[in-house]
Amino acid sequence: MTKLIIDPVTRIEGHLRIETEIAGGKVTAAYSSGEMFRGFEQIMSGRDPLDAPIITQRICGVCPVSHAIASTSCLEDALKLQVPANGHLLKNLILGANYLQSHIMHFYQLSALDFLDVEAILAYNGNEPALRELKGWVEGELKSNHILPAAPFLPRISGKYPANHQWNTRLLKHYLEALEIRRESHKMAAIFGGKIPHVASVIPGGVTSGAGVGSIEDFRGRLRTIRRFIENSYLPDVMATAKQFPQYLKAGRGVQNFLSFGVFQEQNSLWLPGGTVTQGKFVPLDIDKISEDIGFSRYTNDSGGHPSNSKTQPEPHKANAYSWIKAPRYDNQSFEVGPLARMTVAYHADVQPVRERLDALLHEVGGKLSDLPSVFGRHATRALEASLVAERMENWLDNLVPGAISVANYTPSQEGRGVGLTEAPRGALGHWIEFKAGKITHYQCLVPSTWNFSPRDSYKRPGPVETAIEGAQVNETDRGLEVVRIVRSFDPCIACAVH
Ligand code: NFE
Repeated sequence: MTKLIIDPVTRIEGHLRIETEIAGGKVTAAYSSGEMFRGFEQIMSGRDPLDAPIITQRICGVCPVSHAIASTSCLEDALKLQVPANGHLLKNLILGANYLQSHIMHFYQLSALDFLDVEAILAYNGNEPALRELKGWVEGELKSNHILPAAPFLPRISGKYPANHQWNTRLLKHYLEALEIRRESHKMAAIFGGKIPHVASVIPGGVTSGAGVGSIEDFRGRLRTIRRFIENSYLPDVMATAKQFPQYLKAGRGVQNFLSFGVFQEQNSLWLPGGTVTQGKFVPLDIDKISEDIGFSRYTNDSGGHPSNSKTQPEPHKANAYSWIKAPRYDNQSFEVGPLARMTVAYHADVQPVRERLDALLHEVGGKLSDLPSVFGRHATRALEASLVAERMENWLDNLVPGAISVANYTPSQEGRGVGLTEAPRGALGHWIEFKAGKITHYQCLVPSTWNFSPRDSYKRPGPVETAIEGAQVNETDRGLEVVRIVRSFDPCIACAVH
């Protein structure tokens, strides 16, 4: 048996350690560990409830909008505030812009370098200014005495990368373009969010920025640029990656239980519904079935349970514990969250055009619905979701009423309790609040990467990522390239997971 430890897993948010045991070219056991404690829930204690959306957004710079929405939603629940239609539309648009930057960045900046030979840039003789500049920079870095020359491009995990020069330079060119596209989506979020990351306009009751004709059309113009990139580069590149690496239609299956809290409030319902899918069967969500287990997490034994009344008390030296991430379970089982889960739940809940577009996507790669729980399935549903969300954003823009009220009257209260559920780019996100005498007495966050990167629970059931790695075929000389391809398909944010 060989042990392979990847610590830290690079090109992700936060600090993740993956430990694997390998025998006969297969992973026989995998352990996912979040390597730090942050304590946002403790920070909330004793504060004014209105501080919650401002502080909890700082859990992350990649998905701050989702934390703002979850936190304001739990105050809206506690204070019985009715968000006006324009308020919901603006929240959808700011969150949609955040999804687009997050999904596109995940594929190009965080994952693509595992699927292309970045050293091909050294042999580049073409005339693209951006690629020539990149080549010159990498050459200069390699000659330097820096500890990590040419990071984040080199060094990289050794392994089998494609030799096709055209493939490598096309993906690298899109890598550079994606940086500009990310800037555009940040600008979009800032139009209605006031600023980004960490929006200023999302408050309990709605969105204070309002919507004028100028801002709507400014947003729409930028959205069109991003939609062109998604349709002409992002989706085709993901599909081409599937054809180039067909083994990833099978690798990294995971627990095959999917959960979504539902997201994007429209008139009377959520556009992407909440629910679970197990063995192809859709069941509506029952949040009483959620619990957080701490059997192998570095928290006191009374820190688990339902987030509405659980606590987060660190115990750094707890025997057998190997992670700062808790282990959320639904109905006592591990559930995967994220774009694959959202698209699977929407598909089985008969949401169009999710059904139609997902069927067409699978047809294009010669895959079946049962191939979706895989490395390919996670990248493909993320790209498909970007396309569908961007398309839906045009409707939300059309439905905005310029100048109409977008925030409810706020009536303060000295006490209350509430829950706010949403979907962050990486999956199901919930915040729970309780306050008395005008001060927060309880705050808990249940976060997407906590679900996916959870360690084993008290029953020794592995978390979703651990399950996805176990059984994977690996080339022992590759030092983990196969493993990180599986891990990154989940889009880890450990800064969020340990919050
Ligand atoms: Ni820090 Fe996040 C998203 C949330 S993941 S990125 O998406 O919530 O745990």
